Amino acid sequence: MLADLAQINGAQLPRLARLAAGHDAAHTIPQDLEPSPVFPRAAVSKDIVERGRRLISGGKVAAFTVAGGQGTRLGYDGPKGCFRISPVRGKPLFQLFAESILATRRKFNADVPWYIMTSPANDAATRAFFDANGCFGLPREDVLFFQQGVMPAFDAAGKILLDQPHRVALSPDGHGGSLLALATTGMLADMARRGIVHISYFQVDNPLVYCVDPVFIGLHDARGSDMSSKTLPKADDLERVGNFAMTGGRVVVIEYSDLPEHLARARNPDGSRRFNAANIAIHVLSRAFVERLTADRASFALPWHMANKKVPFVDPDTRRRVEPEKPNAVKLESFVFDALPLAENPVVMETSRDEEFSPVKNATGVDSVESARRDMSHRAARWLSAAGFSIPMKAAEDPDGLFEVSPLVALEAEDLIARRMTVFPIARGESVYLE
Ligand code: UD2
Repeated sequence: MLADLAQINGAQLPRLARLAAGHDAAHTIPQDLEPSPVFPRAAVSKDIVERGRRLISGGKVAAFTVAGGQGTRLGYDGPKGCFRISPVRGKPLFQLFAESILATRRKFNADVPWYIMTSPANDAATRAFFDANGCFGLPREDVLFFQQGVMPAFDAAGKILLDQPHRVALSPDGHGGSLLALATTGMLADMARRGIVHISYFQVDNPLVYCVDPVFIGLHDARGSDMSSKTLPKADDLERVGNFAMTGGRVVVIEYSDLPEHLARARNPDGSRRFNAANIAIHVLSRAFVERLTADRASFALPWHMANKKVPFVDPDTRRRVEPEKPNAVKLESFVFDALPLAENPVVMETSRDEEFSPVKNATGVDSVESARRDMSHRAARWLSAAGFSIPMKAAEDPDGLFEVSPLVALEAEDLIARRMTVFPIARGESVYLE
């Protein structure tokens, strides 16, 4: 019980309890909400890309994955990063990222440390997975794990729930907790020691992510930005992604669940969607920015978002553990994108969905295992086609077969083209893996 309590920030507790009990307003949608300007990837100049490359080859960029989530929607019992996703080889998400980082190290002849945030529920399993797989070829000392913070669950009156008579009901405090956790676990100091300037942040659920993208890093750095984000046009009005917007001259993300439907459906005079910039949870943060935010550890906190959840608890009267049938608890989480309004010169760079975003959230349907495998295969087919291969097609944009290009071969289509490979014939329905 004492160990559990020691993990809770006592100074903030009274405010959190009031929030949970609904006495403080958590969030209101600003009245002056405007769409956020976006910078197209294709408009990034060669000089800026070169700048990004120099930063990577100078060893100034770290990769950072938030992998503390519980993956409940996927119905997979284990750390989500261990889930086998690639279309031909069935590589796990973590392996794809590891190979992508390894390929970046080789391409730029540089160290690229990789920080991975876990949570108490999946930390041991995540480390064991990397150990069992020899860190997928990365130097052991350059893969650094640390645990995120936790937050107690509250009942409707703002009282902390107990999971066992001697245990507090604790859950991860959201990916916004990553900033403080980087500081408290010594990872920021580790970055400083290694001379890291920028942190390339991505979630564990997107197999198409470009882990360390010179274009994005160059733009972030050239603009003197504290925190930059990637975006792309929303697939539909109600897509379950955050929305980039502006309020009071600051960039913000309004989560899909918080954006009123009339705003989600609003149109510009030309008929285009007014709030069209999706948050795909890919950011670059300057180390100095995270240091500044977390300098006063006791008082730093991003805004708290509330969710009503079912949390098993010990009834204080009967002392029995109850498995509730409907939501009985308030969980509080913070989101990393709430650091954006605190950032100077943020850039929101627009990229392409086909190339960089296909999250694995659900087992089937939208944003699922199926759709992510399909999108990985389609992207590989496009890259192979760009490199001169003749790809059999079922229909336009629907290749006949399964395709996979190892990140160790190419991080983008240009890498594959540059290899000047001898093309070989590909039969209909074939599975092609390029290693
Ligand atoms: C997130 C974004 C949404 C959109 C979408 C794109 C939030 C709240 N919403 O939606 O705006 O960008 O992604 O895919 O982020 N995680 C932790 N610790 C935690 C909670 C989450 O590490 O305590 C990690 C988790 O492992 C995963 C990521 O954060 O990598 C996203 O978490 P999520 O699945 O809860 O976010 P989602 O899908 O609601």
